[in-house]
Amino acid sequence: MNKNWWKESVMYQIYPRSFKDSNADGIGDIQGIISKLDYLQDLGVDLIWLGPIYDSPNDDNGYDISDYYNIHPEFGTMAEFDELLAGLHARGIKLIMDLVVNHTSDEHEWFEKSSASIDNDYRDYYFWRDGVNGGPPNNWTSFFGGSAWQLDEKSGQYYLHLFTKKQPDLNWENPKVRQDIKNVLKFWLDKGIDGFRMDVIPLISKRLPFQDAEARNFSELVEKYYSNGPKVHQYINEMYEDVLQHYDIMTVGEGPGISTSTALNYISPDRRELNMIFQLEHMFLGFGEKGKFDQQPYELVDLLNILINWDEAISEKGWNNIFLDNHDFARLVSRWGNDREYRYECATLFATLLLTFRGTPCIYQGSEIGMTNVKFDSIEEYNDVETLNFYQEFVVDGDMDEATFMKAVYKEGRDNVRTPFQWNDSDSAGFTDGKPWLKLNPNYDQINLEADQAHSKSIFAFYKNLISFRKGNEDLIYGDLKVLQKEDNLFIYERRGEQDSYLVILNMKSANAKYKLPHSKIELVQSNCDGFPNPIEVLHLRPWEALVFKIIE
Ligand code: TEU
Ligand code: CA
Repeated sequence: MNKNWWKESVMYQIYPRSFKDSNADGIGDIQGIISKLDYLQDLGVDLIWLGPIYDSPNDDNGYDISDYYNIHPEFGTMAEFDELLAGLHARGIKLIMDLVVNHTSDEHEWFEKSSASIDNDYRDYYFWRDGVNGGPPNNWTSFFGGSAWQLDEKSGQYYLHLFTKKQPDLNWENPKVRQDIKNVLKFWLDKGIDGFRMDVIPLISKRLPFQDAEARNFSELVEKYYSNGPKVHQYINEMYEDVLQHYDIMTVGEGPGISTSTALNYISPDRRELNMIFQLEHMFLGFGEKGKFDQQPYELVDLLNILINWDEAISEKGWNNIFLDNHDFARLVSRWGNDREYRYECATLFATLLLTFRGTPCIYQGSEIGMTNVKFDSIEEYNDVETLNFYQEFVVDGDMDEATFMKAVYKEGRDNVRTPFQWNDSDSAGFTDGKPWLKLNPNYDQINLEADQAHSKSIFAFYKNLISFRKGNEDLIYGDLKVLQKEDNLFIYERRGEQDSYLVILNMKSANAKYKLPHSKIELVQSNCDGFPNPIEVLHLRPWEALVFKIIE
């Protein structure tokens, strides 16, 4: 096993709009992040993934970039970005940026030129096609509802957009596009950033000539038609050979449609492509035929099976990333746990899983204080384009009843994780002195960092403690993983290092459980419940109890 800094790091994702506002316009910004650098250092994370901060009309909150070389004025200036980077590095924290190059904004100069006429130098920067029988070129649907093709009245042709119609897909077949992207990479790497999180990177190579898809459900559509296209590895490898290999950096590709059988093609070191992927198989759990607002039941053991399968498939030759939430899915404590009676226990149990499983852990902002999902009263209060588009498609134009749709939004809508960070219980939770761009979760009077910091037993204290326990602990980071049990929502595994080995016991349900210890001598090193009785043969576990033991014999 090769050792690398990015395998030993604890990653933390910042969603810039919602982290901290410094100038009372209600929008989180770079100065806001700078004001919280000591907080990040105190928490102990050492690698930040910063969501997109580039110029953008914000149709998809920055995932629609109109200028890769400029900071969006609402976030600040390039000088402030440089200050942020220096401030992080001074604290020993690295920074990776979001790279969104499957598509641009329709307000990017390239698209404006491309759409100006049928015949111009930029026309084939994007995919323009004639319609078929008075409709779009094929039956592909977008991730955010409706056809993936938009008719341009002026030229009479359609352009491809796998996301919103304001996110036209770039044509990577065109070598000029690839060169332009490589220039973007160089620009940011020369500034000294430590790598990229590459948005929907397996989608960059399209299956031409755009034949109709025949898929039973949305996940299959993504895997078989949109993702893993014929030239995807050529394109990623080209970025690696021409740019990435010349820097000491880390890359993690967001991987919709990548499965355990295709993952190593992206991340095995001999491929010279990416270091890690954010696999989304567990995040897509519950997606029905029509995606996330068509919710289907699933069990917690499905999550465990996916994590275990990925570990088995990847960890000998590559390296996994472990995350349980991000800016696109529900709050982890609400999605996988019980955020009412057992919020503390669940948040700390999942922290234990994140930080002791094999792979680089990624913590999403707010998880370290146990922030939960939110329920806004009406659809008008929602901001997320995915939620709003599907509301239109399923409820307004379709036959889904509103209550069913809202139930899915409360469960899985992206605004659950985008409400502002809850710093304290003052007005606007200490996030802003103005009006927040998205309503706060009203529970900020109870759930906030200051409240956590006032107690030694808090979710924040637990994270901090476990992060520092993991730091530099090579046996825990690199040790083998052996699963002893996953049945009955009792998840038990060992991490076997060269010197020390650990036993992790997670009782993942709101009920007691019993477990017969396989070792005669163990020492408790981490626990989320008070008063653990001295090691005894049969453990009596409380609801959502999480224990980490060092194995002595
Ligand atoms: O997400 C890609 C992706 O797979 C998501 O669209 C996911 O299917 C959906 O959010 C589930 O609700 C990335 C970014 O993380 C996301 O924020 C962007 O909207 C999207 O790409 C387009 O850039
Ligand atoms: Ca601001």
